[in-house]
Amino acid sequence: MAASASNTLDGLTLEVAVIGSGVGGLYALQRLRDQLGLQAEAFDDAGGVGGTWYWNRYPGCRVDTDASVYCYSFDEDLFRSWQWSERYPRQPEVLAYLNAVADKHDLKRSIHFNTRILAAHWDETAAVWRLTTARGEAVAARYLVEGVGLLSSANLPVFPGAERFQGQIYHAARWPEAAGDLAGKRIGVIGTGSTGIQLVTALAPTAGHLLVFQRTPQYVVPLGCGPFPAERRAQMTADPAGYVARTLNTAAVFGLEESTTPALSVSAAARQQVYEAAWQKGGGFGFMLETFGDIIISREANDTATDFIRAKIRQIVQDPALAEKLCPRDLYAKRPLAVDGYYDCFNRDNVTLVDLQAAPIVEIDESGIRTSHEHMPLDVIIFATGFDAVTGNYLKIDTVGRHGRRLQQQWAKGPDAFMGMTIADFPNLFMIFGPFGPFTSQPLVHEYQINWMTNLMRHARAGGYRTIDTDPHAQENWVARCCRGAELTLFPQVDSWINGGNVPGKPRASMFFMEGMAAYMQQLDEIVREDYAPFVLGR
Ligand code: NA7
Repeated sequence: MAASASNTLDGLTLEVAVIGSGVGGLYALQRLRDQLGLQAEAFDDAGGVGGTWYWNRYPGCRVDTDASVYCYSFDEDLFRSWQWSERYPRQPEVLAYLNAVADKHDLKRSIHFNTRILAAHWDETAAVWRLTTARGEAVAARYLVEGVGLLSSANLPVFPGAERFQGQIYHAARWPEAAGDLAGKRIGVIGTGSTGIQLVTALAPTAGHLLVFQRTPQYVVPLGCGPFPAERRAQMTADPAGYVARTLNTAAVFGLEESTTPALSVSAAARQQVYEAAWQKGGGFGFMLETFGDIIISREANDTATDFIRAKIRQIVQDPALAEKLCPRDLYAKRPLAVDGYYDCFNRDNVTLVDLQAAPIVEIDESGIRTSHEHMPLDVIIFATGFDAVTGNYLKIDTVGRHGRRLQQQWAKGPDAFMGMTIADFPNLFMIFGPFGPFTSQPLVHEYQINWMTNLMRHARAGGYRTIDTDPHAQENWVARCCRGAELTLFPQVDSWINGGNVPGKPRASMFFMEGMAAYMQQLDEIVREDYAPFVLGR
């Protein structure tokens, strides 16, 4: 660890400060320190590397993206040689991988753990960011790179009386080691998104009784867990650069054969076959992306997918009334969910669905949860209630740019940003996977963004420029393009973290570039060809 004693950081002056040591922050640090030779150090309020994989240690946690694209490519030897045990590795394996990367590149010596950055204020005269840690230390840096996490700021709904509960109570994204083995206990899981469904399938076999508190039913398809496929490893090792380039040159960067066939261009019987094959194969995101090309843009196409999944739910769940409660009625237009055996859990005697649409939670008391219908005694309550996504962690840092502009005010009605990486009037500040970046899987796209933003820094430094700011008109046009693109999809029509609709009081806004990674990279190439015209460089 770079520093742990109090006040050792006070007065530290860096060329680059990186916030976060998750997937994005670790590579940013390696790139800036080792490839660009800058004096770069990172700060993380966690006690170790890993970001989301450090904090999310709940039972059943695993990555539901193919491991071949959920990894780094910058270290080709590691890309070739890392032996993933499973196609969708569990959290301990992902965390072990990130630690191995950090150790191999000796990154931990440049990371200040247990160090939260509370404020970042731009000093126009000195052209540096002035950071304040939670211990009150002052750090200065010419550039600020924020890898604070897209899905990292926990959403913790307030239920009256929660502080009185005498049992164990956790948010899945802050899972403590002390939680211990929950076998035999009466457990309540609130929330049925990606996290909730992983918890349910992991806990159902051993729980004394598992109560699943469901507010909105969602479409869950099989993931198809199993050993890491040998043919996939062969593709990765034969031509790593080609594999990564092909993966990046898709819309969503999941390592899938994305379909371009419209759902209604084939007969009903052929469609059924395609969906059935995808269901049998598992593969999660593939059900949305590999079956037909218009599921997320055409309501009619979407209906064909949702009819199929509802039929599966009715087939699997033996109690017809329960099956109806588990059947979603809205569009299949949230982040797709995938886990093996979810609906089978509801055939177990020790699993009960609590339908919060019929009877909402009224309070938590000393011994359990009370809905408007009944009181349910519990030993453990788990919040799987999601995140203040995309903007949440940026807004936790008191960030003040040029002309005294405060990010919290600037984003009060929804974010604005350029290419998911910069914000006008916040010079020399770079976000990894910030608002209005591509709607894709993350690690390879992190690398791509980090390479691009650091090339821009190198370009500015080579020209003797101290500051890089974003042209507000370029930003406005980009945000408008992203909003137009989002409106062509079905995502804005359903409340979810994709549009801020999951957190009460959060402005509902488009926050992604939905035209795909290939189009995003073309746009970034165009900016380089224009000699970085959308940026204002200053001496
Ligand atoms: P999600 O996908 O946002 O799901 C959160 C769940 O929690 C969802 O079922 C919500 O129901 C439920 N929720 C939220 N607030 C409440 C309250 N107040 N009462 C009852 N239920 C509530 O979060 P996840 O952690 O599962 O996944 C987020 C991402 O992290 C995931 O996409 C991965 O990329 C990693 P709702 O649907 O809002 O009615």
